[in-house]
Amino acid sequence: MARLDILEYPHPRLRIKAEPVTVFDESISQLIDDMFETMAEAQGIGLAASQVDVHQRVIVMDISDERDEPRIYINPEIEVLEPGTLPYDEGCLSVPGFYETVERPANVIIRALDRDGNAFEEEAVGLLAVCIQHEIDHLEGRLFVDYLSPLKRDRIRKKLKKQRA
Ligand code: QAP
Ligand code: CO
Repeated sequence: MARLDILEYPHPRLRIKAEPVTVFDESISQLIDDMFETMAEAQGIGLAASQVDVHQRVIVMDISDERDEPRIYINPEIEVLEPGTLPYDEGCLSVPGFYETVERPANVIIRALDRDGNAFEEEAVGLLAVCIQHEIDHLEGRLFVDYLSPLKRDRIRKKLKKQRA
């Protein structure tokens, strides 16, 4: 197991579109384990491979209070089930210290592959629905700050730059 470095906004590599996983071997398994370790250490609830500079369609998540319900989504797709949206205060390990409200579809079906390449699907509402959409955005090179006003986004970018300096 290894802890990986997390890219922070506005790192240009966060904009790379991730490629589907085609081979389910030891290296994907290792990546998943390392992503869980990285996410736990950073006290996150979701992490996309793009955030650790690996541009493959892999997401890990644990939204449980006890942090004992690991979820893995490889090559995930969603289908929006209802037109309703859910406003949620989102954060991101790549935008540390900032939370802003984003509205996304509240009810989706997730179709994905597991660690062994087996297909599964599940219906998602609430935080799970929000989180999977946030993480799939990462695989597309999108960040939650992209949904904010240019003014808010720029403020965040400048404050992060200051924090790092
Ligand atoms: C995505 O984000 C998410 O700023 C996952 O200082 C979050 O795990 C989707 C984190 C909320 C929906 C709602 C953020 C940890 C973790 C920070 C995360 C921080 C420390 C963010
Ligand atoms: Co994020």
